[in-house]
Amino acid sequence: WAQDCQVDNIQVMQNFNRTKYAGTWYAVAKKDPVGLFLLDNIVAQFNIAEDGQMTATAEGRVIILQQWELCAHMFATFEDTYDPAKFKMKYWGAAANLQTGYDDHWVISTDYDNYAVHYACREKGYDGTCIDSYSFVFSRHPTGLRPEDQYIVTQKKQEICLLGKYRRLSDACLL
Ligand code: ODT
Repeated sequence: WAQDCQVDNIQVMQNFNRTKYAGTWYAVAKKDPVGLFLLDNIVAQFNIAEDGQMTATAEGRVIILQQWELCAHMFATFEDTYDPAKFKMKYWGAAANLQTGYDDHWVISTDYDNYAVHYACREKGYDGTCIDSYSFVFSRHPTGLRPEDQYIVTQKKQEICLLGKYRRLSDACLL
């Protein structure tokens, strides 16, 4: 099958429509980066401003200072690039101890109403493959992915060379 693990050759969502993407997404699976931050209970909310700028907020369970467990409130702004499905994400937390960063944020595939597959490569190796990536599988439904969306999601995980590397995540942060 077609598998090309060169980051530059990864196919992203065609004709990505950020307005249709806006709203709430529940993270149902995650492939962690080096230095894992968000553990589970992750819910993201994407917003599109009147000028078209995309922003997001997210909540998720984190452990800070080695032992404190809390629901982190995170914020992000997205910079557009030449590809409508590829963004640069600047993010920070509501509290000073939370992680800040500047990551790629690629929408690999979505039907807007049920599922989305996200991808970020933090570091490319000399051979052009990713040596530190993370990825979320999102659902519009807090109960998880619909069975009919599993096939495409599995296919997309495979296309981004991360099949078998995800953890399943549980419900929303209620702390
Ligand atoms: O958990 C990790 O180690 C990597 C993820 C850290 C970035 C989380 C920043 C969230 C900022 C608010 C944004 C919301 C939208 C998120 C959508 C996808 C995941 C970045």
